[in-house]
Amino acid sequence: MTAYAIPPIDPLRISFSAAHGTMTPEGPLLTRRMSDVAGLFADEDARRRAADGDDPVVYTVAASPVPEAAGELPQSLTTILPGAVSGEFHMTKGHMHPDPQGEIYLGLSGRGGVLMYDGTRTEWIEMEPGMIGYIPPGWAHRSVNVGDEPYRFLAVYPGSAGHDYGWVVEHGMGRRVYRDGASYTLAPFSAAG
Ligand code: S6P
Ligand code: ZN
Repeated sequence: MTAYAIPPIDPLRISFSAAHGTMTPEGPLLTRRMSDVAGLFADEDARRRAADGDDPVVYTVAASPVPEAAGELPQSLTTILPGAVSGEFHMTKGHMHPDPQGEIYLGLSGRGGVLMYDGTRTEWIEMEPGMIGYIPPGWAHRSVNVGDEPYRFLAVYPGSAGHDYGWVVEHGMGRRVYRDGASYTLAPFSAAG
């Protein structure tokens, strides 16, 4: 081993299923249900009713065994189930990388997008299978399923980037994404209430 190698991670061959959202070998699996995302949607009463009802899964994140550690490049598969709360499409919580480092997303299935916000400007990138979305350092990012099927993407990011969810709670994301007929529209951000 040279001075460049950082134990204990060995080279890995990871098979992933774009159809099922699984990684082999697998790391941690995170499931976010409606009851886990208080304050995420503009219509908090409607979210609470859904959480008190059948509490549907909003999204899952299946990680590979690569740890979130300096020098590593962890990967994960996010699957956002189709659906909306009072017309606002299912989405991830969204976060900022407190150690400002970039990230790439690769679209695998379904129709979605990445909403990015730097505190002033908002950017929206449409995602579909085969599309790479690049998130530069300093941009908070949230993924949204704007279709009728599960939207799935692969994320690859620096292991020391970290996840600051409080920044998004404090600053918002600039826009909200609503169903608009068979398509979607980006509306000005409003606090949950
Ligand atoms: C990690 C990367 C994704 C998200 C995942 C869930 O840097 O951006 O793996 O963690 O899409 O989103 P969130 O905002 O709940 O972490
Ligand atoms: Zn990220």
